[in-house]
Amino acid sequence: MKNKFVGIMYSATLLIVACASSRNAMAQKAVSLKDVFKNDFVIGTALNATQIEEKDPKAALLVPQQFNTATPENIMKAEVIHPQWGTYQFDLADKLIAYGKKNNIKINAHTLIWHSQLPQFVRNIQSVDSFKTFFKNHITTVAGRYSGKVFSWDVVNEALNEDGTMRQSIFLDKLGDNYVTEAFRLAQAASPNTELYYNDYNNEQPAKRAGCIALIKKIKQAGVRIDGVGIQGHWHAGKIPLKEIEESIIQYTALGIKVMITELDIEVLPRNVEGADVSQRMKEDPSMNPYKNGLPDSVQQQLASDYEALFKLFLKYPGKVTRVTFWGVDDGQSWLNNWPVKGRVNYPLLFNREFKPKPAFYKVIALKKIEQE
Ligand code: 9MR
Repeated sequence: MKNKFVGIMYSATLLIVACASSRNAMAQKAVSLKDVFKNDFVIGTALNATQIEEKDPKAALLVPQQFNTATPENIMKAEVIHPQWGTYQFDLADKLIAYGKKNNIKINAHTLIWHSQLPQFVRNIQSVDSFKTFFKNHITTVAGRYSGKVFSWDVVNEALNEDGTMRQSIFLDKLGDNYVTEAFRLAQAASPNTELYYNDYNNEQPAKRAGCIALIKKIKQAGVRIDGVGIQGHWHAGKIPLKEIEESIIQYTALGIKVMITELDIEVLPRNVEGADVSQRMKEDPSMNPYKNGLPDSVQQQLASDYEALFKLFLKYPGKVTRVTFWGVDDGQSWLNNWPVKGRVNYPLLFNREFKPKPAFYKVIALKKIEQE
């Protein structure tokens, strides 16, 4: 009943909004995630190049209305921003900074050091000395350029295996297992007033969480600053690990750092690959794309109740969970339409392909309504 009420109210507000002439009036009147949770945590989205360049009018309207923080989905990764030795492409990242400024959206930059989406020249570096030079130049140049312009950096992304040991990567291979600490040290020097985070998937699971805690302690023991940990949050409908997420919020914040949900989406399609390791893939097969003509109501309701349960949990930890970022604005944008199977029709977010709020949106909003009554 309450959800229905919120739904009717939302539609009514959208109607008022559609009639309003100024953009300001719009921002004030629409029911928005960022306003509803303003006393709890900031609400973010991943932005792709089209959205940053405001080439999609629906996204250009919805993003500033709903979100007060954003993470570039791809354009600040090494492959894009540092394509060749000594050559940097800052155009899109500069546009993102301008977009954030114009729309009052804080930028979480993503990501300085990640084994994936590396430019080819990095993979070709043979000597340890040259690799060290690349590592230092990359962090110093990129973090330095956006010092004072971004709110935070995902300094290192996905450095751990599922069992909590260090992932075998080119960074581990060339620099040894202190490279994570060194990345934070360099980022701190290049961008002293920016918050610095470690980001991973499945790091709410006990073994990986233990490895993550050990890594954070190691950074701190070296006298290097780390401000927070990102739990990416690529979860599956009907299988949200609520208990482990709660335990992780408790254990991570006990280290004196912030916890953020940084890449939230909920998979509704069949899959036998866990987590978000982009190198893993599955074969294309029609049975793997069951909802190409629409999402059945039962799955829509499951998704809504999963999102409700998650936000209920986040709301239990005010001041500890400081940000919730969705990995995309609308279902059409999601990387899950192409991973681990290409060309599927997926439904993992709160806004559908027409940028309209889904039942999950109303459930999440209604949590605050109930709290206020
Ligand atoms: O969403 C991103 C997708 O567009 C890229 O093709 C992919 C390439 O590696 O990276 C995706 O984003 C990843 C993020 O940067 C780190 N965590 C896992 C995300 C999903 O793969």
